[in-house]
Amino acid sequence: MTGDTTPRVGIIMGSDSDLPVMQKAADILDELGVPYELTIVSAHRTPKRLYDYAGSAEQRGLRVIIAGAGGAAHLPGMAASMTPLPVIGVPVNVTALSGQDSLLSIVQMPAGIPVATVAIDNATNAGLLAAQILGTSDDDLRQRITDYRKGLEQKVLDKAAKLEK
Ligand code: RP5
Repeated sequence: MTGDTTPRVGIIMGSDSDLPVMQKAADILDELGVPYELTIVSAHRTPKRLYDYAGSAEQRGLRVIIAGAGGAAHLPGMAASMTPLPVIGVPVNVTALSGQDSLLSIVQMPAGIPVATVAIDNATNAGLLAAQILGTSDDDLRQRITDYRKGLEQKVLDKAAKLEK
């Protein structure tokens, strides 16, 4: 897949108010060199747009969808119902319920239509998981993920070295 600029990950969110959280998925995909597209699709306010987006995703070349929403977060599950592509759900903390409402809305899918759900507001992990899925058939990407993890390890070791007495 090296050199291929076709978006393989579709990042969608229910509202522009989700962007500060969802941008973190885009950032990690940028870091790993994974082409993606990003837009707003609301399950409740633009249901036809959701139908069109999810229904055409596979044919347009996407291989994973990351969907983030807050509150009554139906976007990931509804997207998953309309495509055979894996969908990763990001619960977004936007209401008085601190994201618990969104988490439960996304994670409690009925058997048959899974959504891989990450922690509240953890769009970084959604991006990483999408990259790992793509990495199963892309050796170069898998190496970049391994290097990223080595970087995480090194940061901890550096902090420990500074802290130790
Ligand atoms: C959800 O409602 C969106 O995903 C967002 O998290 C939440 C609030 O949306 P806005 O009222 O800020 O547009 O559908």
